[in-house]
This record gives sequence, C-alpha cells and structure tokens, in this order.
Amino acid sequence: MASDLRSLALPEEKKAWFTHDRLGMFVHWGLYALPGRHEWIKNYEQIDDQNYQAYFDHFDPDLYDPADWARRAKAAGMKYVVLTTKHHEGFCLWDSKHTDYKVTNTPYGKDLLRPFVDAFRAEGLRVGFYYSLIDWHHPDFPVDPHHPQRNAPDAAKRNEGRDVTRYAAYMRDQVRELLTDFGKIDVIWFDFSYPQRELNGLKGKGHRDWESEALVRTVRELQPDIIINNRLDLAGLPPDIVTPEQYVPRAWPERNGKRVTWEACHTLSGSWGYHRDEATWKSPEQLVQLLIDNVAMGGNLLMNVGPTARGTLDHRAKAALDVYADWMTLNARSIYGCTESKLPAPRDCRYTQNGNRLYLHIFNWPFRHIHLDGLGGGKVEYAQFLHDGSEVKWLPPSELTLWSNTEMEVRSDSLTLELPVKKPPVVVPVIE
Ligand code: H79
Repeated sequence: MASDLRSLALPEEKKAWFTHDRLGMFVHWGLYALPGRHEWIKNYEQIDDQNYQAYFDHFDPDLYDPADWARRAKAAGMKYVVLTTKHHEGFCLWDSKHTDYKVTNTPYGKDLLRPFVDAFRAEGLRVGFYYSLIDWHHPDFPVDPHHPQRNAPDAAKRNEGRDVTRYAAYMRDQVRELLTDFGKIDVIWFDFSYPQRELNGLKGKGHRDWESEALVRTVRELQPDIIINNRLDLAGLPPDIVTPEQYVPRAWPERNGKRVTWEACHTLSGSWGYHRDEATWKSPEQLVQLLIDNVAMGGNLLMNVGPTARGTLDHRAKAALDVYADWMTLNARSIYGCTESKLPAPRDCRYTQNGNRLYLHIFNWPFRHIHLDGLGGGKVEYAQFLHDGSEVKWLPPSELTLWSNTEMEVRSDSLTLELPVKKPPVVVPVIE
C-alpha cells in the first residue's frame, strides 16, 4: 500500500519547468479583503458566520481586471501564479455547484476564476490553484483548535451533527470541479494540516480528516502532471514540493537525506490577504534578496499579493512588483535555470549557477575588492556586471601583494575581483 502511495508522486522530469522558472506569484483574495486586516481575521477576532456575512453581502470588486494583474506578474519575471480559489473562510471564487457560499451569489454576481485563468495564460504564465483544507464556513467542518468558534462555551457541542466525512467528500467534489473545468492546471496547493494540535479537548486535523489519500488520487487522475504541495499530512507520499512559509531555510531542505524540490512562499508585507494598515512592507533589498536566497539554495520563491476589495493591486503592491520588474529585466539570467553552486560564496554574497556560468550576488557592497575562493588559477574566463554588461577585472597576485602590503593575502586558489568604489545603481548587483 505504501509503495502504491509513492507511485502518486510526480517524476522529477515533470518538475523541470518548476525548477527552471523559479519565481511565481501567489494571490490571496477573498472576503477578507473587505475588512482589510489579514486573511485570518475571522479566526483572530472570533467572528461568527452571522457577523462575517457583511463581507459576503458587500463583495463587489467592480475594478477587477485580471489582465492588469497578469501583465504586472509577467513584467516582474513571474512565470506561474497560484490563486486562492477558497481560503480558510470557505468562500469560493468560482461558481461551484457544491455550495452557495460563492462569488456568483454576492453583489458582484460573476465568476472570478475563469477570467483570471484566461488572463494569466494569455500572458504565458502557468496557473495553479490554492485550495484550503480548513473551512470555517462549511457546516460539516468540525470546530477545532483553529476554528473561530473554538472558545465558545459550547464549542464541543457545536460539533454535534458535523460529519467530517461529508466535508472530505465536499473537498473532493470541489477539487474535481477545479481540475476539470479550467483546462491544464500546473500546481495544486493544499493548506494545511495540524494533526498534533489540541486545545480544550478539541483535536487538530490531518490526513484522516481530509481523506488525503483519496484526495490525491482524485487530483492525479484528473491532472496527471500537476505538482501537489506537501501539506496533506501524508507521510507515505514523497511530496512533489516542500513549501516553507515566510521562512528562509538555512540550507537546501532535505527529506530522508535527499534534497527536495522546494518553494518558499512569502508576503510583501507580513499579511497574505490585503491589509490596509500594515506597516511591515519589505524593502526593495529584502524583496530581491529573498528571491536570490531561495535560488542560491536550489529553491523557488512564490511571492504573494493581496488584491483589494475593489479588485485592484494597491500602490504598495504595485511598487513591490515594479522592484522585481526592474531587477529581473537586467538580472533574470542569474535566476531562471539557475541553482545552488558548490563553491563557497564570499561574505555577504550568494552564488547561483547555471552550467558553467556562475553568478555572484552582492548583498552588502564591499570596499573595492572581493575574493572568490576556488576560482584562481585560470578558472574564470571573463567577468561582467549583469545590469550593464560592463567588464569586471581581477587583480594579478603581484598587485594584490602591493595593495595588501603582505603576501598572506595571495592565495593560488582564489581570484580577487576589482570593484568600483561606489555600488552600482541596482538593488542587488550581480557579477556573471
Ligand atoms: O494562506 C496563507 C496563510 O493564511 C496560511 N498559509 C499561507 C499560505 C497559514 N496561516 N498560518 N499558517 C498557515 C500556519 C499556522 C500558523 C499558526 Fe497560528 C501558528 C496557527 C497557530 C499558531 C497564526 C498564528 C494563526 C494563529 C496564530
């Protein structure tokens, strides 16, 4: 049985596009855009269905223009997109046959998903669907440690009549819709399992609740080449991708001693859903460095935007996408098709590598010189900045002795680049 489960994992070669493309756009959009203070607001503020209904009754993103989002994603160098078709609140962005809690029943009254899929495909991006395992609206989803009503005096009683097997069937039905009606889908992103959580006698949820194995079989049957993320709590299934969240691993993540295909997801601002008053928007340096950090450890970056209740990207999100656009226009060669280098990177630098092309990303501008260990002795043929194609020269050992005033600095295995004193006008300079 276990080996049977293993056969559901996607073969390595079918993940080649994913590993090559490196940068994707995450989109978190739902009713939570209306309160505009985090997508977990129903949980954080313990809002019951009756009070949350105001956001359903006022959902009307009249300025929705997915072609604009898609153009901006493409300009930012993003090659795939993953949209929250349903987040933890349970609200569905498409016209699902299996629920009334969907966009077509709001004042907006139209399906949002097909225009989204069409717009991103038209820009040449691959399309993925996020689908929440957690559902704080569905009547069969048992109250648990993360549920908005978990602290109600009668929390345990609230589970009377809730049948999680019906909920698991509902998920399979919805996933079947999503993976049947919208053409080829490249990624499905389930979120998330918490079997070990417990609170006041309420238990967390995992593969038994979701019936994860049946869910994965449904997915594979409908979309044989789709990438399935690793949050279904299925120990026997080697994950197609591992997905650290708002976290930079210390090294290329491994599973059973073997390096895995991985993708870190990050926010522009700390929140996934649109958050009007948030103050922790990342700097241009942080945005670009996150991408490089992941690729330098063999991983992808899925960077999130949270559109507003009107259906727009607000000015801070646009500015952040422009940061990627400006940087990727000049430096994408150091990202696409690149992976970790075996060479040790100098202080405050990261390497990425594509065949015999090595890319040095300089996070903190040093004074005049940078020493590349392991690259001495004629290993480097030519060096240039990516942002302007200008040559970067290196010091002959005699000159290094002259400047350093000691022979100790000269090492036959290293090469010393000569840098301009001033940092070039690019967020993170790259030397190829
Ligand atoms: O969709 C986005 C998030 O809403 C969702 N995954 C991304 C992609 C997510 N949110 N939290 N988590 C995944 C992990 C769980 C975090 C928790 Fe907690 C820490 C749950 C309990 C402690 C956050 C902090 C929620 C309550 C306190």
